Formats: sequence, C-alpha cells, structure tokens
Amino acid sequence: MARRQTPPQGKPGVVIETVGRRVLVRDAKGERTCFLAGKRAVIGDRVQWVEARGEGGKLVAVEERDTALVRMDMRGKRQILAANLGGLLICISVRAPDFRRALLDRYLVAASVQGLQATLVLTKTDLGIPDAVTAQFEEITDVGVDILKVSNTDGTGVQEISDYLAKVAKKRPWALVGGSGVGKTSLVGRLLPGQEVGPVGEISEFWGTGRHTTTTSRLFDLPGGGIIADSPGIRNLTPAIDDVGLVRENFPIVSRVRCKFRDCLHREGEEGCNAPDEVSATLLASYRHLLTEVTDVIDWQKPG
Ligand SMILES: Nc1nc2c(ncn2[C@@H]2O[C@H](COP(=O)(O)OP(=O)(O)OP(=O)(O)O)[C@@H](O)[C@H]2O)c(=O)[nH]1
Ligand SMILES: [Mg+2]
Ligand SMILES: [Zn+2]
Repeated sequence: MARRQTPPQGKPGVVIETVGRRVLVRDAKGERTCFLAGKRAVIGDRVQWVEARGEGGKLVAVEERDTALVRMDMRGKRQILAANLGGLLICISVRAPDFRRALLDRYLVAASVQGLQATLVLTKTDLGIPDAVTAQFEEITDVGVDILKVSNTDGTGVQEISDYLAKVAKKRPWALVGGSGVGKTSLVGRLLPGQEVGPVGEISEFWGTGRHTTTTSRLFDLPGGGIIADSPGIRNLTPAIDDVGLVRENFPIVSRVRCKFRDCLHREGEEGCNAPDEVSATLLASYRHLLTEVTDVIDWQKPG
C-alpha cells in the first residue's frame, strides 16, 4: 500500500534569537533550537516547525511579516534585522560615544517607512548632557518622538523606561537599536535584574566607540510587562528604500517642506527650493546625504 504524502504539519512558534544558521523558537511549551532548512527567519518571525531527528526542530514555514526593520548595503542587498516589531527604542549616548543625530534621523526614516513607532532613549546621562544635545530636544519632540533619559550606571530613568515599555510593547516587541557601545545591553540588564542578558562591552579609548559586543538579536519578556529585543550595534544605517521620494516623505522636518514644485527633492542648488529656509543646515545636509546614498543604490540596481 502506497504511503500518503502529507505536507509537514508544523507547530507554531516565534523566533526569539538567531544563532548562526539556527534559530531559537519559543511557544507555550518552551524553547528549542531549529534549523532554518533553507528558510530565512529573524527575531519576531512567526514560524512553523516540526521535530527533527536528533536535537531540536526544523522550520517548515515562516509566516508573512506585518512589519520588518530592513537595511540595505551599497548594492541594494536587503538585510532584515527584525520582524513584527511595534516600535524602536533608538538608543543614543550623550557622550562616549558622542551623540549621533544623523543616526537618529536615519532610524526615524526606517521606522516611518514601516509604520513603526519610535522613541529616543538618551543613555549615559550620568556623564552630563552637553548643551549642544539639549538644544536639539525641541526639534525632536516636535516631530512626535518621545525622549527618555537613562543612566545604566546609577539607574536613573530605568523605572520610567520600564513603565513606558509596559504600555507600548505589550503586544509587539520594541527593539533597542543604535550604535555600538551606547549601552543597549546594559539597559536590558537593568530592565531584567538578575537575568543573564549577554555580555556588556568596553569602549575603545582610541576610537571612542563600542566594540560590537552583542552579535545576535534576542527577545526578552520584561517582568513588568512588555517585550523587547536587544540587537547588535551598527556603524551606520541605510534604510531599505526603493524610491527616492520616500526619503523625502519620511525624513523628519524635511517631510513638511512645501516647495514651488511638488516633486522637488530639495537637492543642493535646486531653483526656488524652500528647504534651506525651513530646515536647519545640519538636518538638510544629513537628509541630502541619505538621499544621495539611496539614489546611488537605486542607480546601481538599474539593469544595463
Ligand atoms: N557612564 C555610563 N556608562 C555606561 C552606561 N551604559 C552602559 N555603559 C558602559 O558602556 C559600555 C558599553 O555598554 P553595552 O551595554 O555593552 O553597549 P551596547 O550598546 O550593548 O554595545 P554593542 O553590543 O556593541 O552594540 C560598557 O562599558 C558599559 O559599562 C551608562 O548609562 N553610563
Ligand atoms: Mg550590546
Ligand atoms: Zn525643494
């Protein structure tokens, strides 16, 4: 008698960590390592898995993503960083490493493109907030971005972040993102006292930057409610965008500029462009930098 071939009946779970070419999948019964089996999955992905011979399991399906945080390299190759997030906690230190406004704006573009919420977390406030950083608060809150301040060293502000996440990250995870060495993992440790959350790095004395200590993304349930993801720090971010117009439409402040020509991209030297009157020189430069980057990637991808 011929055996009937049935498609593998998978059990549902969520990817909570990626470990090389395997993923840690969690469901109500627990956690197990699964082989990707040719699939692509990132943290937050809803997957189906089956028992595999030996240890763990094997992925048989990755469900469609509601949202995805996606970056691209200079050739337009897309890298998905996390799936099904509700928002981003954009972590930037006030010093050591220096505050990076341009990186904040790039994350805000990435969030806006995906319909993700975004909040700025200023870390290392124990080092003192430079006036040049405080001077930017108004412009940041003006575009609807909350600012939370924290010191992982003395614990100031940790409770506020915990309360905040209990509200916003109840249903969908929020990812801690930002440069290396800003204190993302330190903050996860503060939010989960007594739990093993991964190594905390040193700051290179020479470069004044982190050493890319966290190498994998990982989801955590907070004791007070809410789900967060720690992620590896990155040097720079080019959000995955396939139309230059989307850079203009999603860039903070710049998106509000009304020009004589509706399709003006506010490039340098554009005749009759209002952007230089309505946007600060630094922000406009940062916008134009991203615009050029995205234009180059799109040109590179064009056939011929
Ligand atoms: N002064 C001060 N130092 C901090 C604070 N938070 C973290 N640090 C220090 O900053 C360094 C980097 O911290 P991590 O938590 O590893 O930073 P990270 O953002 O996770 O870095 P990557 O994993 O490389 O992306 C460590 O030496 C921490 O002790 C803070 O609030 N104040
Ligand atoms: Mg880390
Ligand atoms: Zn213009």
